[in-house]
Amino acid sequence: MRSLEPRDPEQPYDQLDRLLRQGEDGRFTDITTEAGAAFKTGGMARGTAFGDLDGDGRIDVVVTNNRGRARILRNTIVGAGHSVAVRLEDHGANRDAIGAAVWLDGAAGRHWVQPHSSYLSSSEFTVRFGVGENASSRTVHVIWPDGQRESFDALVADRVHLLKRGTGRQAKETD
Ligand SMILES: [Ca+2]
Repeated sequence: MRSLEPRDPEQPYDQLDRLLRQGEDGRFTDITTEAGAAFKTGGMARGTAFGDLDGDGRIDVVVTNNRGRARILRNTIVGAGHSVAVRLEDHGANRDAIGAAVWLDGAAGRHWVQPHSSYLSSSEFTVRFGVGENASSRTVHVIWPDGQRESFDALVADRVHLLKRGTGRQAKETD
């Protein structure tokens, strides 16, 4: 069995997980010291998956560890604001629309349906947009993996909407 002693004692294998908050300017701030007890113990975390495990609209996290148990980090933050969440359903073999681009009308930045962002892990296929205190209905634009565009109107906040291809309206290049 290989030793788990690190070559450099200054860089141990066991490390604390970190929690970062993204600001409106896109920059991240380390808020680990404000996080719960799960961030006070070390481990050799390797994979991380994200999803709303309990359906309360807040994204939870599952972390796998080498030589340790997987940990579920349940998001209990108060005042997280509202969100608009969508799950896409395409035709054909790529039913989950992996590779589609999704964005809120009038908002900067796009999200992609790409559930595989961490080592040997897969997150939920749902795309979530935080909208703060504004719970009004929104329009979501989609570019399907084959390049076709479609928009879906009047999506209310705090619900996961299943957007089936062909049930929205044809979108313009300028949307
Ligand atoms: Ca949750």
